[in-house]
Amino acid sequence: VVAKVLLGLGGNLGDPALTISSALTRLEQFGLRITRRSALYSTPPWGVADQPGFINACALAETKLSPRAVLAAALTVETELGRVREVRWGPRTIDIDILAYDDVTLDEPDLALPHPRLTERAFVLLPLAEVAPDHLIAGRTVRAWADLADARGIERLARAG
Ligand code: PH2
Ligand code: MG
Ligand code: MG
Repeated sequence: VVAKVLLGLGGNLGDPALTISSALTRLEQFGLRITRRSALYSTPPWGVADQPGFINACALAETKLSPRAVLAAALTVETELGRVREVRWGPRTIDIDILAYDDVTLDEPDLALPHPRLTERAFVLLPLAEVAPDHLIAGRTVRAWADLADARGIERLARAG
């Protein structure tokens, strides 16, 4: 059985555009087939304001891995790419979030699906609307959530990187 996984990627230390590309390549080696990839977005920091701006992107993947196996792969790739866990919502080289896994709902301390703060975050919704506009989250399409989002300060960059 193949599941569709929605991934959010972001970073604000080092060369986030390059790190996001490397992360996607590495995830493929762990058994996620990346079928769509959004443009890169330059986004103002959310949560902790006093830190560099972020680069964010989203991807759509197909996989036979379970949600927990996808999480394990994401955490491994984050560590490989130099992520050090310090401040919540603080600076990082790479963050890989599982935004949704098919229509699975899960509420565990280390894995909640769909991602609970997804619908409040324009830095996720804008790129996600490029790769999964019709996916339903809490009764609305991603496209509808993105249209409601506060996109101030967010800039869509070229796809390459
Ligand atoms: N990630 C956070 C906290 N704040 N801000 C932006 N713009 N982009 C992020 O990816 C981001 C953030 C924690 O995961
Ligand atoms: Mg995150
Ligand atoms: Mg994360």
